[in-house]
Amino acid sequence: MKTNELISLEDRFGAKTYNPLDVILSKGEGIWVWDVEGKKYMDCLSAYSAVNQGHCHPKIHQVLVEQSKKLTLTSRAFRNNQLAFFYKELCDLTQSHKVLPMNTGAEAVETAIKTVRKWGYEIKGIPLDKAEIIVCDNNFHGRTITITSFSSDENARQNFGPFTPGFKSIPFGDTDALENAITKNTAAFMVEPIQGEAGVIIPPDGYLKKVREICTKNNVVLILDEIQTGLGRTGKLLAEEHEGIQSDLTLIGKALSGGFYPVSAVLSNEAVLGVLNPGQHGSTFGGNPLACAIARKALQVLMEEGLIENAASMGAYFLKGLRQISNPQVKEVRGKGLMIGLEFHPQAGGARLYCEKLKENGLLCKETHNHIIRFTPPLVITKDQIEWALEIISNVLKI
Ligand code: IF1
Repeated sequence: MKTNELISLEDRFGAKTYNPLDVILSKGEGIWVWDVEGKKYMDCLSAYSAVNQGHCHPKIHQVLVEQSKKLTLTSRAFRNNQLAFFYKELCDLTQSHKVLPMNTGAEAVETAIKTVRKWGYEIKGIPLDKAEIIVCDNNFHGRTITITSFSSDENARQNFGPFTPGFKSIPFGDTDALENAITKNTAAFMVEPIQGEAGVIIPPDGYLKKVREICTKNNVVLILDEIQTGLGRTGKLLAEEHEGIQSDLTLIGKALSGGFYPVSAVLSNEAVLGVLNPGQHGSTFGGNPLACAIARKALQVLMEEGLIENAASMGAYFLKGLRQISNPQVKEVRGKGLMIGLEFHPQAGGARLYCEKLKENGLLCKETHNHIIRFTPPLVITKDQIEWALEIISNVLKI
């Protein structure tokens, strides 16, 4: 079927929760994807950073095939022979002490919220049902009711109430605001090292370091949501490494499977996860052998193929090139590693228009918040390919 037919079928039968670019993809390899008419595009979104290893990475694919012939799911009622290796390898890589495996990012966030509340009552001594969690304005942590409860995006919240209480929101990048918001009932502070959905918002240098100090001083659990920034995206395995800190709980997902399968995890650097006992949390699919085998290989590919270093060097090259494009409509280009945002002035008429034009020219990316384009290509991208992208982007921005 052709693009237009597929689009009308999709629109007729599907809930309209997205406003995608009108391109129907049917094949992917590395940084490239193809539509049903066979047109080739460079993917500069990477499924919102889930395919950091590149589309259909052959080594991860092989593990998917091999493991799916042997054993896919046991539930956690029994043990499986992949789980222990997954835990051990992930802990070694991230210097964590404990892991709790889930599936989607939102589930990892929910898991962290449950855990820190329990920690708050049992370890910190917060009076029952009084635990507070501090989050940041313009956060994005997922789509569940509880997570939606502390979103500042009206469109994401409107008419989904009643909401979950117990959250307080403060400006991102503001350590004074954090200090002022903490009370004796504060269990945790949850933050993205770089805000993705908000438009690649990078906090001031030293922010996370100061946040770490404040949390430690006040006995507040620091939760870093690295679901998007983690696993090489910013040029480090975890973005926390840029400031040489360690969180108490780190959430990862997306690229943990290289885009083959939903795999997420809560990593704990303190004994915080120790408050959970049998029967208090779980998931049918979390920690299944197929997911574990895939995640082990996805991590191995990140490390062995030097993708993290590549993200750092290619990110710097891409950023420099984008900054050289002179277009008065561009307000700012910012980024870390291969997580780059290009913000237009409001008068430019919106970023969507540019995304459509880039698509016509063979480069896929997506607007966020009307005026910002996010460039987050797979971390396997090369210098030549970035030059190719820069040429297209500069041509489109000239129009
Ligand atoms: C959608 C954005 C990206 C995340 C962080 C948790 C989750 C996400 C920091 C939840 C998910 C996605 C979901 C996707 C759009 C997307 C996104 F534009 F909204 F901000 F990546 F940039 N924490 N982000 O970024 O993970 O449950 O989806 O596995 O359409 O909702 P999930």
